[in-house]
Amino acid sequence: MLIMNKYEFGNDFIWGVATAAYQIEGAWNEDGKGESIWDRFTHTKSKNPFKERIYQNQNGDVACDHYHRYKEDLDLMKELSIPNYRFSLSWTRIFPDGKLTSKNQKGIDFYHRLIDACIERNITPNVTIYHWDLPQALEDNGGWTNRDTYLRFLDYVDFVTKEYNDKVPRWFILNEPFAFTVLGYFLGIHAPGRKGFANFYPAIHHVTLAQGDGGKIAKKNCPNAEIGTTFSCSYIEPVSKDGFWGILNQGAAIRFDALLNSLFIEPMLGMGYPVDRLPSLKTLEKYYKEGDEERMKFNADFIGIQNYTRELVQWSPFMPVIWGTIIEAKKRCEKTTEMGWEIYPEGIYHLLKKYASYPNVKKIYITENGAAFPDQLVEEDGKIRIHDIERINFLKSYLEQVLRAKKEGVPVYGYFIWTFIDNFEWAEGYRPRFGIVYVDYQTQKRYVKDSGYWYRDFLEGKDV
Ligand code: IFM
Repeated sequence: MLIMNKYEFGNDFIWGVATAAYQIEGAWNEDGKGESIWDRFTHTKSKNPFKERIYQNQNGDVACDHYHRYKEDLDLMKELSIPNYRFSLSWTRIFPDGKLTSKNQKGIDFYHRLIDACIERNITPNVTIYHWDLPQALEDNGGWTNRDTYLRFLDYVDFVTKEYNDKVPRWFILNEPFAFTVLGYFLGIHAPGRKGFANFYPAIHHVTLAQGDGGKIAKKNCPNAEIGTTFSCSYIEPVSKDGFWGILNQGAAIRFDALLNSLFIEPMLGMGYPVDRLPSLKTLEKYYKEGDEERMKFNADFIGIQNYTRELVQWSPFMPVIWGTIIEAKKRCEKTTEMGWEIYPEGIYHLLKKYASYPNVKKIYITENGAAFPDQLVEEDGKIRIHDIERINFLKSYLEQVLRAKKEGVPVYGYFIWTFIDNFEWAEGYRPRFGIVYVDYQTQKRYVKDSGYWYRDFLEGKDV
């Protein structure tokens, strides 16, 4: 495989790692923190005796204990020469019931300490405002299906962007709106566990409003910071293109692409929902109020794209609305990651080209990319080592495609590995390990994997 050097990406390219509050912090009810939908979801037993909600009924109560160990974690980040840390704020640490009136000074102070500790170590804090942990009190009132949640979100954005203002040069309004609405409000496999179109459609619209107006508020409060938001995306291809079935498969691929890759970005860019490719989205109009088209728009300084895999799709008469299905990677690939995802580096290249072709996309950061593999600990010369060569190869092959897109003129200016330390992978619990640092959850000891050392060498300018 090719030898890489970070200078090929240019001196203005930013490098970092990403995490999320619920996945690493723990301390779920400490110092006045309120309950989030993930606390409730993981603490509630599944009604189906044959299917747990979360792998082995695990939860994020302790996770990586980052709430108490953030200084050591940042020391390690510094040792690995990582210049940017992207983390999220837990809404319920700041407003335990989601509303301004419940302000919790201890939670507010924690993020001051975390941000200050980054700055002291010369690590730039990159802050995500919402990474899925909605206050349970707002969910009790309908969550994202209730328009009021969008208004409470705006209060929260206004508060945090004023509070941490000049210490944070880069803000991310939402993390992957498609993922948290589809998994949490349509499929019911993530918190808050709601299902069906009656939940999904209003959640989509209110989240889109939160994204647009949230971005505008952040920009008003932090005019000198870069304000953007992130989108999950998967490169979509039809399983075949030839003949009658091929034509149907191509139609399904267009619909899936609209849903997975365009649903949230196009309204932000002023293009409205992708109704031309997925006509059922017209239903969203039911939730419109006068002026919403303007509210959905936001002139972002950058977009963050988060890519892991590709999906192959096939026409299906059994899936109303989308009229297609995804063919699971496990059924068609010899090798997948621990998540059962295909390793398909070219996909990130195609997606970068797609997003760069939208008018008004000024700058792109890859705000998440990485892979889970079954890491093995080995003892060598009295030291624990993790030779995760598959992860190194994964990262290199995706970066190679990012560089390819950049050389062709795509304005991509940053890359964040998902993730720094192994953590709570939502419904999959602690089983999949995505980190470049291994966490022993019994002792909370951290061990740098070979991929962590590889990233350090790369960031220090060595050929790797
Ligand atoms: O762990 C998640 C993260 O919270 C959001 N993006 C995808 C990651 C891997 O599944």
